[in-house]
Amino acid sequence: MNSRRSFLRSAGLAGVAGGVAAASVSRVAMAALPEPVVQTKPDTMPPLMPNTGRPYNPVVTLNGWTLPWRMNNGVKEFHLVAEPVVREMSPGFKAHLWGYNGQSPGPTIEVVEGDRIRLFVTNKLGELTSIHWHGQRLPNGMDGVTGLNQKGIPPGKTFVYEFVARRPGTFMYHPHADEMVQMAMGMMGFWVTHPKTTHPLIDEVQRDFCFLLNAYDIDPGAYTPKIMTMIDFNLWSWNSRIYPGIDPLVVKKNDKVRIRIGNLTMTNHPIHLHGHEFEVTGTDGGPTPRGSRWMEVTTDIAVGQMRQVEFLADEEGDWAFHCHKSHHTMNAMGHDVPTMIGVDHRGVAKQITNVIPDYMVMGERGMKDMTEMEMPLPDNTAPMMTGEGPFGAIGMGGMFSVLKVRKDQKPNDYRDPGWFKQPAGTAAFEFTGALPEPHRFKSEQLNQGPVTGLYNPTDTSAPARAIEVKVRKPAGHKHGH
Ligand SMILES: [Cu+2]
Repeated sequence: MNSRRSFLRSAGLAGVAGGVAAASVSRVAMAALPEPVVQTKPDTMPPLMPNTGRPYNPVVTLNGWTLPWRMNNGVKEFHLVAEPVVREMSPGFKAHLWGYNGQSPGPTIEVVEGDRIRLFVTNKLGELTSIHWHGQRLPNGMDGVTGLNQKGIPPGKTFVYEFVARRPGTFMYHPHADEMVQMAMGMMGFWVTHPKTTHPLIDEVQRDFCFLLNAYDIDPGAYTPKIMTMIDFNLWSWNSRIYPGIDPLVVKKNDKVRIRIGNLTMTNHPIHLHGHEFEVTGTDGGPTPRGSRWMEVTTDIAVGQMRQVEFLADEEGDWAFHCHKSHHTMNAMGHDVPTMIGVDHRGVAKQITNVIPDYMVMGERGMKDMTEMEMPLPDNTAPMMTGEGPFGAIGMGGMFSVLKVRKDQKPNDYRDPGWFKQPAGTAAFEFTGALPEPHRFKSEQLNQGPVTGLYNPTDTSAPARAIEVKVRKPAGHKHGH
């Protein structure tokens, strides 16, 4: 039996050993198993360079890590422990989730095409679990569906899965026992099978990122997700992190970059990159034929799907990278609020504050104000949308991050270089000349009353505009935040 020290060394973990601690599982109970490696820090860990088995170019898991393995007579052995975890979803906001080896999502598993793999799965939950290796070719008895392919793993027991990684690509793993509860609680992980030799459809890249799309419904002030929620999630996350808790994707200018994304939420996510065009080079089924690829800037990822996109990072700067459903770039809201844009309720607000001193009118000019307001929030609540950029509040939460392209970034250096310094004369600026009257179509003016230059809903000195229809959302309507 390897000691923890030699196990870590053989797995090539020397560089990041400071962040890794052995779990408090009895050595006797685990005598024949690889000792489980646990990671509780939410930082993006450096790539785990392989120094046993076939060589490959490792991935970087956003706010996550890769699970070290033990070589045992040519078999790569991993040990996953299903257990309750505390995940910091963003600074100041912790969630009580279920995951693997100290974290939700579990560690990324990286293997090479043709590897024989043995995965020990220990259940430290209070109910049955199992793991389905989503997308893999494997013997039927290894597919992990409780009741169909195997008995559920009882609490306290360890099961062994063993198969050969037959095709290279991007995969996921998750329970197939009480899925609704266990996945809503955060049990899932990423899996990458690298090609064993040069592959005609898999390009070499300098940076290879991966993360899972996931979602939670946690009431403001609470710690545990509501597992019955099907649509109205209020936290849209990447690897169980929400912006500004999601690390930037840091690359060197002219790096070829691959980003692998898997969706284990209950809805689709159109993932959008600024400043560059990418190609979808792989799906759940493996690398896509070159003739089927085209350039785009947004790719929709449906439930249960994986996508890999690739691009040349040849534009320096800080580029937004996010889900394009605008509700998915916001965090939990403490209240249901009607749309107030254009409603002037200054008089009403004054009357209400006489009775309720903390009363605040939400969103009469849009909701961006709320990014700068110090709202009284219950303890352990993520701000709805925030993130401080070089020009003020970014006003984003949820599924949002920044691709940072720098010409002086060192190869293999993933540290945040800070904000981009825009060259002089290349930024949007204020126009200070005279504003001309807007030209409008005659028909447009019919129902709008006099138009006085720029529309300003808070300027009550402007003549009232005749309003044709007043639309209010029905009282029962709820947003996903
Ligand atoms: Cu989304």
